Parts: sequence; structure tokens; C-alpha cells
Amino acid sequence: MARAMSPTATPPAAPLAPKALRHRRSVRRLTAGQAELLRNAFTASQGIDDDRGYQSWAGIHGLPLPISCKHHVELFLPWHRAYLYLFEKSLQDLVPGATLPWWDWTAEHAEGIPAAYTRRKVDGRKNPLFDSPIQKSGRERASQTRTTRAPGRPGELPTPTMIATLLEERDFATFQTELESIHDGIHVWTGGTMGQIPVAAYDPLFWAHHCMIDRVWYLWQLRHGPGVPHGLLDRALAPFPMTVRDTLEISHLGYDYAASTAAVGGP
Ligand SMILES: [Cu+2]
Repeated sequence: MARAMSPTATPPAAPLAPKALRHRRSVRRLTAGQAELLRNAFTASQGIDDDRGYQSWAGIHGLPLPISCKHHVELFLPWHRAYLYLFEKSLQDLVPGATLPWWDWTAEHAEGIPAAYTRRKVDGRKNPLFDSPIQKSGRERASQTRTTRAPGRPGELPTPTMIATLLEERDFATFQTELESIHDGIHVWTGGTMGQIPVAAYDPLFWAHHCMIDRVWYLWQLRHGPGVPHGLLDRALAPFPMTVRDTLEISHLGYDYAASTAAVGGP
């Protein structure tokens, strides 16, 4: 409280108080402090064995069975939005102020995977964004104890023009199918764990990749509105307690995408 309230002033009604939005930012624009929050949150999550921890969250996407993620179906974008939203909340329970950053692979066209994810150590400590263990029940093969990557050449990543063209598409179903196909390409380009759906989400880079996908959907919604066919709105996004309708407005979910030109704003 910065100012004392006069005794006669009416206190503001709580439900009308504006909800503070948490800003997701580009990986390359994180301040040192924001990057540290992110690493601390991943380290904390990776250190928890029960269903609040990283292994459990990663396992929802693929192995252990059932494989819940929605790919190549009409719920691809809403399902992954719910997934990221709830995982991000789990991180914020551990480290308040942590938000998922996006990996803008179009801007990384010349560099490939952002340095925040490729350094083994930061400040003498293990970098939790570099890799992650894969729990026993999550492995496709016994030897698959940790995540790996085998990226292609940076020049093979999508260009900004490809995304600009995609954003002109008016039809949601077409847009979603094309965005998913670009998304598939990044998984394959990254290689290793990310290249295989049953284990992809164990790689910490998965979340930054999907954050970019979610952001591109948001940019599309800014232009074209919700756009999702009516018949989909009440579809459930199992195993999450959410429907497609719940995912349409990101400000209702308490987050926003920071403009890519600045990294300002509170957590
Ligand atoms: Cu994916």
C-alpha cells in the first residue's frame, strides 16, 4: 500500500480489481534475473518426484501411458494451451514470477537453439534447461535415461515470412493444420528426444517451442478473433479440467505475450 486511505473513502471492490497479467517473453529477451527465475523453477520442478513435479508433467504428453496429447486432430492448439497453462502454474507455485518463455525459431534462423538451452552449466551450476532425466516408465528404451538433441542446420528453421503468410489464413482449421505442420518440423529439426512424441515433453526445450506455437495462435486470434468452430467449444481437454472455450482468451488465463521488442514489465 503506497498511500493511506482516508477513513471516508470507499474501499475498491475486490472482484473489479484488475487482474495482473503475467508476461511471457522471448527467450532471447529475458533479463539475467528472469532467466534465473526460469532456471530456478525448472530445477525445483525437476527435483519433485510426485505429481506436482516435472516428470509427471512431461509424462502427461506421452509416456507413461496413456498418451494424452492431441496431435493431428482439431484440438491441437487448445489442448496444448491448457497443458502449458497448467504446467506454468505448477512452476509458479514453486517460484513465483516464473513464466514460460517462447523460442522464436524464426528469429533464431541463423543461430538455432537459444543459448539459454544449450549451456550445460550457468554460473557453475547445472543448467536445468539443457536436459532432463526421463523417468523409467517414460522411456521407450531402457537406455533412454536423459533427453538428447541432434539439431539440424539453423538455416533450415522457418522464416518470419512463413509465419506472416500463415497469419493471413482466415480459416481456423486450415491455420491450425498448417501451424501444426510447422510445429512438427521443429520437433524433427531438434531431433533426439524432441523428435519422438512419446518422450518429447521431457526436453525442457519442448515448453519454449510450444510457447511459440501458442503465441502464433494468439497473434492469429488478434487478427481473426476466436475463430474456433462452435461445435468445438464445449469439448473437454482431458486430462485437464478445462474445455476448448476456457482456452480461447489468454487474458482470462492470466497471461499475455510481451511485445517482442521489449522485456519490460513486472512478473
Ligand atoms: Cu509439439
